[in-house]
Parts: sequence; C-alpha cells; structure tokens
Amino acid sequence: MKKLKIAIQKSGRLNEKSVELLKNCGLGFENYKSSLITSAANFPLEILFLRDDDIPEYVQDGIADLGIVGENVIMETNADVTYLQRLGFGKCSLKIAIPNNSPITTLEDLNGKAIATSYPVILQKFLDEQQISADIRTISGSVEISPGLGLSDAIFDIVSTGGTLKSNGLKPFTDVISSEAILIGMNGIAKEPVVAELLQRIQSVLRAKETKYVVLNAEKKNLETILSLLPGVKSPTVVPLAEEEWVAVHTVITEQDFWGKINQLKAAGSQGIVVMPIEKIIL
Ligand code: PRT
Ligand code: ZN
Repeated sequence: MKKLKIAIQKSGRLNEKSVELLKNCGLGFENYKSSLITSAANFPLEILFLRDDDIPEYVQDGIADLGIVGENVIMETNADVTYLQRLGFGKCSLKIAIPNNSPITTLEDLNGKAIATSYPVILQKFLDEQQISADIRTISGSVEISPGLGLSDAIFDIVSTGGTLKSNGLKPFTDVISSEAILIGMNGIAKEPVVAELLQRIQSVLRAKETKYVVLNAEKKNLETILSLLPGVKSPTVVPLAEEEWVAVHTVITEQDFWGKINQLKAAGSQGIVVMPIEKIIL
C-alpha cells in the first residue's frame, strides 16, 4: 500500500486525543514530542506534528494527505478539503459574548459595534448572513480581556465550559457554530486503500467508545422482558447457569442511554450486572 502522511497537532488541546486515537487504531509510533515527523512501524503512514492552524492548508495542498483538526480551524482557513470523519473530541462552540452590563440586547444592536476575535472569517460570514455591519478587530490571543480594556464591545471566541467568559465578566450572547475534531483528507484521497483501512479502524474505535459490554444474571421467567430492553449488535447472547431457573445475558449497550437502560434492567429483575469497556467493534 502507498505510504501516506497524516498531520496532527504537535501540542495543545487536540494532540493527546489524536495520538490516542491513532494508537487505538493499532498504529505503533514513538518519540513524537521530539520530532516533526515520525513513521508508524506497522502501517503505511507517516505522522506530521504541526500547529493546528497550518493543518487544513497542508492537507488542501497535499503536503499531508490527511489531517486531524478542529472544524473551527477548517472553516476559518476556508480550505478546500474532504471531511472524512467527525471524531467526537475537542467539542466546543464559537459564540459572541458581551459584558454582563452591556446595553446590547438584540443582534441588530451589534451594528456599528467593535467585536474582537481570532476568527474573523467565521464571524464575518455570520454577520453578513445576519446583515449586520460591525467592526471586526482581529487579535491572536486573550480575546476575552478586550472588552475590559475598552478595546471592543463584544467578543467572538471559543467557549467550552464558559468559565473563561465568567471570570472576565462576560456572558454568552449568540451561538454561531459548534465544532469538534474532524479527520480531513486531500480531495480525492478517500479512494486510496490506506485511507479506507484507516477509516475502518477509526470507525470501529469510535463505535466501541460509545458502547459497553454488559453481562447480567436473570431468572428465566424475567427473560422475555429483559430481552425486550436489549438491542445488542445482532441480538443478546443467553447462556444457561448452573442454577436451573437462571441464565446469563451478554449484550452491548450504547453509552447515551446507559443509566436509563441499567435502571430498566434492574427493575425487570436483572442481578449481578457487570459492565465492561469494549476496545473495538468490527462490523
Ligand atoms: O499551538 P496551536 O496553534 O496548535 O494550538 P492553539 O493554541 O491554536 O489551539 P488549542 O490547542 O488551544 O485548541 C485546539 C482546538 O481545540 C481548537 O481549535 C478547538 O477546535 C478545540 N477546543 C475545544 C478549544 C476549546 N475546546 C477551548 N475551550 N480551543 C480553545 N479553547 C479555549 C478558548 O479559546 C478560550 O480561551 O478555552 C477557553 C474557553 O474555555 P472555557 O472552558 O473556559 O469556556
Ligand atoms: Zn492554533
């Protein structure tokens, strides 16, 4: 198979999860902190470690074939790349925020106001869509301090817990986009067998993350009700126990409705419920 390059963030919020994802896909690589590029020992892939801002354009221009980067950065750079897979980490939203005591109450109130941001392209697009004409002040960091310094009336920035806004006397005003880490590829790269293989591995890791393997004991008389609660990958496995009237049920449950489902199973007479993580689910 042809050897490809994937670009991931060298350090920062997406680095650890990107490395973990590739390792969970069975790729063996080391020493990444000290070098710009490393090669997977057992897969035809080189890993490039870059600043996140450079990743979309590197992938667009084919310097890297693949990349893992926040959707906000892809949108800001306007790079022409293919979205291959949403990865479910690095989740955040980009919001306009205003000082707690701001007179701004409607979107129209932003007309003529100064908004500080590191994401001028995304903000401009939003303001154009809303037919608002504001003064965008592009700054590269610590956007949240700019209203306090009298440099802007509002900010447009990434928010995750909201803690940074709060500690700077700001409050969210409007959600503009939500973002998460995305696996992107150079246009046309999806047809490469290496990409198909990597995608299959990534998807099996993502599926496993959302699910738990559950084993429980039940009296046969409760089995029908319990089975009706369980989807399973195909269907639950039912195994007889030494005690004649009892069986063990093995199944897979998705994380989203996990606690609701466990409570329903208990109410239906399940006992000794054991929950285990799943490493991969290959369909
Ligand atoms: O060095 P390099 O250029 O590679 O990294 P960077 O400093 O530009 O980016 P980095 O590592 O901070 O973030 C990488 C990506 O993580 C972003 O592009 C987003 O896609 C995603 N992400 C997820 C976040 C956050 N959550 C986040 N909370 N990026 C930044 N923040 C910052 C935000 O800018 C603000 O200052 O965290 C603060 C807000 O957080 P809360 O929790 O207080 O609301
Ligand atoms: Zn950056």
